Amino acid sequence: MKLVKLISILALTVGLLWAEPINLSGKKDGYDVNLVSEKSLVVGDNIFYVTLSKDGKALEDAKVKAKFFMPEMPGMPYMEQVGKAELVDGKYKILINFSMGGTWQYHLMFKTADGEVHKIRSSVNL
Ligand SMILES: [Cu+2]
Repeated sequence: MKLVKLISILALTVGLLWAEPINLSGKKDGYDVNLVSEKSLVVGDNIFYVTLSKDGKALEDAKVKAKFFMPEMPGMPYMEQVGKAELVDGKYKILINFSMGGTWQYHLMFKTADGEVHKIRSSVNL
């Protein structure tokens, strides 16, 4: 029992040390959405890049923003960070500052030229 515990602690530690950058892909309303982080996530500044495409064609005229938030917890208020993207070399670049480790939920929103707002909900850990 102790050994199992030790192994899982080791596995967790290695997992944290070797945390990979985020790379998430999905589809929303016919758009292909990819979210990557420049590096593995840290407390402090993090840079995310979002790419959007439809039917294999890159979409570079959307308005993109992301909201990362953590619900209120005992002894801790609700926390939120909103980042507005700027288009850099075909990618939407977003700066997010995480004030603490843990699980951050996010809403990734993009407004397309037709005025529609599309929203993806997920979460990241750091
Ligand atoms: Cu928290």
